[in-house]
Amino acid sequence: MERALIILKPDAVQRGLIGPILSRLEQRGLRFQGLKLIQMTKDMAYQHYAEHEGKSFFSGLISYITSAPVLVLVVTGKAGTVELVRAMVGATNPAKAAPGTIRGDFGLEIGRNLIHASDSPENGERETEIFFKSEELIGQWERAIHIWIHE
Ligand code: IDP
Repeated sequence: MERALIILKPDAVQRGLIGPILSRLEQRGLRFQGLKLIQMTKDMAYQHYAEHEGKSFFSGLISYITSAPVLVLVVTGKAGTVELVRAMVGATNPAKAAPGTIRGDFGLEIGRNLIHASDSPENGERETEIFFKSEELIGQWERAIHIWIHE
């Protein structure tokens, strides 16, 4: 099993896009393990984006991600789930993201790209631990439609 940590960034929340974006994930058949609205702290943001420290956009990124509430959620599924979610999210720059992807359908600019999704199963685990306590995650449950989505 793999886990992806997804963040609906401040622009997605402010624009009222929580519903449409979560619908896409649900309709694809993904299973949610945990979900909550939070005000991201600077500490969480630094941990989450540690790999970008020192880059030109880093301070703007930290200001943006901590500027208003975000929705954090964990989705889980079989091997390949992280890659599948990234494909649904689309290229980092929405101007270059393919139509049909979340960024390609809802965004225009790289600094307002609506959504984060883990880029590897290892980062899925690392990022989940930043935002969720283990008791906040529902480990074992099956959607009623499971057998109509999976063989
Ligand atoms: P990703 O979100 O598609 O994985 P990363 O390269 O990991 O992309 O960058 C993390 C986030 O940093 C992006 O989603 C975006 O919000 C922001 N970012 C990346 N590059 C730029 C840039 O050149 N200008 C402004 N923000 C950027």
